[in-house]
Amino acid sequence: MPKILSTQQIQEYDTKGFISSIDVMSEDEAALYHEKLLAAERDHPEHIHAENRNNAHLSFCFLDELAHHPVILDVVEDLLGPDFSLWASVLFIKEPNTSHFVSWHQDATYMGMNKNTFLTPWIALTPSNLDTGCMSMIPGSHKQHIVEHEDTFGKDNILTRGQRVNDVDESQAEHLILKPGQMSVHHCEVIHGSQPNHSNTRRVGFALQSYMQNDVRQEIGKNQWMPVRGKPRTEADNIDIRRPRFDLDPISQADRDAASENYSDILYHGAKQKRAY
Ligand SMILES: O=C(O)CCC(=O)C(=O)O
Repeated sequence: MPKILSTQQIQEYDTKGFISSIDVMSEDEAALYHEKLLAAERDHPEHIHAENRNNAHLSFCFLDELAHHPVILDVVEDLLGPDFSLWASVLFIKEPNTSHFVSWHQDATYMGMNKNTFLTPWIALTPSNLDTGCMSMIPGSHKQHIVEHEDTFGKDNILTRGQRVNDVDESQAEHLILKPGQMSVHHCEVIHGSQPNHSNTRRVGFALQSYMQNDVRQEIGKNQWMPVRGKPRTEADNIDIRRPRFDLDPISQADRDAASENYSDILYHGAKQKRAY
């Protein structure tokens, strides 16, 4: 019996590779989270900025709280079953009237996992729509598994390698319009991307990238995971990532440094260049 999703939503995820407009919290609550983010950016810029956007949930309790939000975890459980852990998180921020974009890509391409069964909830803390540069998805594209990507390292492309799938039929795209406090969930093989923010509003999305079942294992780097729900992983080489007990907790800061270095080594494995994010 699913905890939150309807049978129809679960079928939609299987068929299209994503579901959207899931209410996680009210717009007012999302605004409070965004205020906390603004305060963290103002008070601790060295720990959270455009190029230090990975795994900030290991530095700041309000982001750790989101990574453990019961609605998010219940939705993940409806799709993955009872046992899963979190690999990493990424803050995708597009400032007002900027040219940053995300090219068409499939998340799993450079993640180095042995199985592509994992998923990413993307929580909107501000409006995400056609003006602010919401995510767009190609329905059903997860069924073709990983296709060829070209690394562009484009200046305004906010993906690590600026990796791009060419020849996407954009007329098929579905645009995921989210109010603050809503989320989408996408499969790691669905083709997706996003356009620049042409509005006067900041677009902030927090991607929990990704929740994975215990049989998903890392094949390029170290097996570092935050246990989140259900049975823990038992392999001898497993390294637990710990939750922050307070903001900038030195123990989880050290875990963040190690996890982010591992993450970067994996994502840039075999790449011609390496960027700071
Ligand atoms: O935030 C965006 O525009 C893109 C995010 C993305 O590609 C992802 O969460 O996988």
